[in-house]
Amino acid sequence: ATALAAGVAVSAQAADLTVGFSQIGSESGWRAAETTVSKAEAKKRNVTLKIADAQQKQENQIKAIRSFIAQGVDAIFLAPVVATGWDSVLKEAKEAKIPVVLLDRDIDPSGKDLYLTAVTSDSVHEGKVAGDWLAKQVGGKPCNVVELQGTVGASVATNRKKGFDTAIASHPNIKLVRSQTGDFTRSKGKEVMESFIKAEGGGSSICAVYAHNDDMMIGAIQAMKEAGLKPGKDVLTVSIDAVPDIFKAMAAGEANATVELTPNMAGPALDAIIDYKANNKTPPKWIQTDSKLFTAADEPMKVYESKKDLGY
Ligand code: GYE
Repeated sequence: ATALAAGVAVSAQAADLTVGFSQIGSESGWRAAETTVSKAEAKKRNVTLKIADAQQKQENQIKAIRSFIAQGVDAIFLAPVVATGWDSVLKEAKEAKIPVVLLDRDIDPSGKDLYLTAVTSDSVHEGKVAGDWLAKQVGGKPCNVVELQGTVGASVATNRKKGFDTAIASHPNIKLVRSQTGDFTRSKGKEVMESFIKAEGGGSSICAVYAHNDDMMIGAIQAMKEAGLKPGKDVLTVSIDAVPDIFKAMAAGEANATVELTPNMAGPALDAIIDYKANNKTPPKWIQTDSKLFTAADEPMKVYESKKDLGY
């Protein structure tokens, strides 16, 4: 009996699963791709996925989670816009015996027993990879850096800053001269970069831009071009996500480097939930996705093409 019968039982149960996904919004190309991939990955596994778009607001996420609990879903996926303020609603999910999986961002360590597992990259490491790349590029030369941070209070913004700061700490020639949030969007990235350029006397003192995501960098590239600067040449760029448009910018010589982040967080999350529900198997507390550095030397148009199947 067994193996086959067990297999059949597993897929039958998986087919019955309904998962509620509290998604942040669509602030970036990466986020939009994550939503697209999530739908496809759920379909592949016959899971019904209900996605609630919170329009960047934590209060909407909390409402969505409460509604998922009321509907009696089998599991909840949560991409937490900020790291704090989840305790009560996640306790409610726990009391209702609905497992929660965090996608792509973390919550504060105090909430560790309120979720089953988290599918995320190591976002401190991402910042470190970006900082190490920059340090190598500039060698011993003095370099003034401006930083576009992600959403205030988001784990990935805190961590990407921390990793970068750590990397440049041992290079006194590299100075972080300005740092502000661009909320992970292109339009804010452009706006904040314009103000940096103004504050830095037209921008000629800026040696490099570090952005916590590619979308903000694409906005910043636009701002630099409009100010007569040459991003990718006079001003080095390094950002995170590896969205297709940043490879286009690299191919055009207007961007230098990005750290890749897969938009497929739902695939591993769904596998973990199916195994948990069908086989009672508890996943590891952290399911870590890879971070890989790409530069303009890595055939950017080829990478651009290859990204098309990833929800972009
Ligand atoms: O890097 C950014 C998005 O939480 C990892 O959020 C995610 C980040 C991603 O808006 O583009």
